[in-house]
Amino acid sequence: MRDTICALATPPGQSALAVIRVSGPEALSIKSQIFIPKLGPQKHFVATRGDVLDLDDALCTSFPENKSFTGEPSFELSLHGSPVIIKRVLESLQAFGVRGAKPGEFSLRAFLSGKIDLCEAEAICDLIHARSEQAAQAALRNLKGGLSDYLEPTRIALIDALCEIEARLDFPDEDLGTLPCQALADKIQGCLDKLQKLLRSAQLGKRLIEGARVVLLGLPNAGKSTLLNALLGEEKALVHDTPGTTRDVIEANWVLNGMPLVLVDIAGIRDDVSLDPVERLGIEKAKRELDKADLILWLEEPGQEKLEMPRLVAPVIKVATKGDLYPDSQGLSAKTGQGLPKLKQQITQILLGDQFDFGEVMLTKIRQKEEVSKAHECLLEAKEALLRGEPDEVLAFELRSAGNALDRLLGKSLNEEVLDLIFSRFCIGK
Ligand SMILES: Nc1nc2c(ncn2[C@@H]2O[C@H](COP(=O)(O)OP(=O)(O)OP(=O)(O)O)[C@@H](O)[C@H]2O)c(=O)[nH]1
Ligand SMILES: [Mg+2]
Repeated sequence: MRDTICALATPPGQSALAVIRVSGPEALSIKSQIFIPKLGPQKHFVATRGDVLDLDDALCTSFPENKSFTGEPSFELSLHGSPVIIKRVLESLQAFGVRGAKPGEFSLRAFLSGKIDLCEAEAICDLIHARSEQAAQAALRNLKGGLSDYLEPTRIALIDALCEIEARLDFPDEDLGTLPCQALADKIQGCLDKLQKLLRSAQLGKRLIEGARVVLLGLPNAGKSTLLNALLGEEKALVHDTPGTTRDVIEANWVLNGMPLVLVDIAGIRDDVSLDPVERLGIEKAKRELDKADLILWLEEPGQEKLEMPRLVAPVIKVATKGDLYPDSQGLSAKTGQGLPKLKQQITQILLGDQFDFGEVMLTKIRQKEEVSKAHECLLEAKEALLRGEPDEVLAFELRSAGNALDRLLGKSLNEEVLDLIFSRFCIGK
């Protein structure tokens, strides 16, 4: 039996309004004890003005079982956004036996009540954290069931194929004819194509939600911090002509052509035995950033010595800096802004590629990508088993495994550990 939970659903602190959410079997009976409507009885779904104990004059909206976000009886109070009121209302609810909700617990309940599937739940999290309009749109599409809608025909095709095979396995005496191999192979190929397309969206999806990390690399004084500031349009990092100015890693959120990025400024890399220990630590930290980068901007001041680096995994854009001082270099100048549009275009090109389409359904989580990859692998095996003429049992096994992966993706088969992991990343109150 679930208990009744409550949480502040708006950010803490002073605000015009604050929303407290309550959900669970006792929600409506508790509501009638703490909220007295001013004008006659309250109707579901209608924001109603009244008194919340003697604490606030507020609006309350109630939702009956099966017709709320969580699927449980629930209500929301729109209070005045005073931390004192919020605290006292939450304490009063707790005195009525209502428990403070854990992060994502409302969404978990919506999922457990069958109101949303797992990808839709993940999309709520993505939407709340979206840092650009395009990211929000991608999340919203998934929240509205985009992924499940996209995958439903594939799931049905899989089940059809499986029925076809299992009927023959289960009723060998019935005359069901031989397996229509070509038709089956075509059907599997159709599913493979759809999954492949989805897998291709995963990198963009992850970048759109999490933001790609763009690291500025170079010798001390190459102009990294100055470029960071120029791209951001603000004086975020200290700039000085003393080599070794930046020590700590500086991260800044930035949106480029709809894609949220994290610009990462690091200490200039140099190897000098006489370095002071703080700069040395900064350089170690800087090198660790290179492994996490999605893209590296490698800055060089023309005519200066060159930085030697071991092989870098992430793609690299070489940038000649201080173009205003070296007119022949055709380089970029953070001082005059020359070359910045070209750099932005190169960054977009590398991170998004040519064929990006923000309008398509996307995978945004590693978990989603793993399950789709698994389904794809199993289907490939199934297709090969079919072409090699292996026993139908092998084919059925692979098809079933593919179907199971898609079920796990959408949360149709439950795994407590996965649920804990997913919902713990939510905000409290969602
Ligand atoms: N004229 C000119 N000077 C620049 C430009 N970019 C950087 N500088 C100067 O170069 C010096 C070093 O710049 P920083 O941005 O601090 O260099 P950095 O690569 O961050 O250096 P470290 O933090 O020491 O690794 C400063 O005096 C800047 O004003 C540029 O485009 N034009
Ligand atoms: Mg610097």
